[in-house]
Amino acid sequence: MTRRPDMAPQDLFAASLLEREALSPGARLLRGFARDDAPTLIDAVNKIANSAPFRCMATPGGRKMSVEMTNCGTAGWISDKRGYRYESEDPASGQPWPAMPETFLNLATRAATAGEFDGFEPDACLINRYSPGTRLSLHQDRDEQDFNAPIVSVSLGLSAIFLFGGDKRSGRPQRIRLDSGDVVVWGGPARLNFHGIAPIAEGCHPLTGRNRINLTFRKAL
Ligand code: MD3
Ligand code: FE
Repeated sequence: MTRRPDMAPQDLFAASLLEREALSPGARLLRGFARDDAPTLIDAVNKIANSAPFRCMATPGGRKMSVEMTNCGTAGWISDKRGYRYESEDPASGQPWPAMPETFLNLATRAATAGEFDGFEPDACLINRYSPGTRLSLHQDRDEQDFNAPIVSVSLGLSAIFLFGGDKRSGRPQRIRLDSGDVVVWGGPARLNFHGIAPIAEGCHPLTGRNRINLTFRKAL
């Protein structure tokens, strides 16, 4: 976090509203961008989970991911013994994934624009749910058709330490704390960087209880 001991409290507040921290070329952290929308977003997540419940997906290697996932949009990300891919139906039900709520689309496009990626049209939203102790190991997101489109991520509920690596799995990743309402836009040269989530610390959040929810908006198709 930037320390600005020389600034008056009202200016610090204004700066935090506008803060667009460049984590690396192509990666923009918009602190608190979704703070006001958070209750509405969580209501929408709960509705989606009523028709497409959170589940731990199997990995191609035959293990189970500890993060619980579901999707909305015309495509949803899945993992099973056959690999990682996007599918238009939820394999658990055989039904299409729930539609992307208007509130999701609106937030994702406004964030992309604020993060300097105009004309973002996400068709998929992967929804991750973490409980204390759950982690996501370092990986790249490369199952989308077009790496020119950014990914917009929205953090809700319990905080997390985001691990931001480079273009190789090796090397010490940066550790960035993500709090409820924080939004990050990942595009350009950052689009294929390795990244992950450190084990979530114990805690309880008024919006989500003992959970962290992360939305990632993607152009999959
Ligand atoms: C950097 N999710 O779902 S979001 C994922 O918090 C995923 O649940 C994490 O990684 C989470 O694939 C991190 C931040 C994120 C998402 C995609 C990226 C960072 C990224 C793609 C490229 C570079
Ligand atoms: Fe990822």
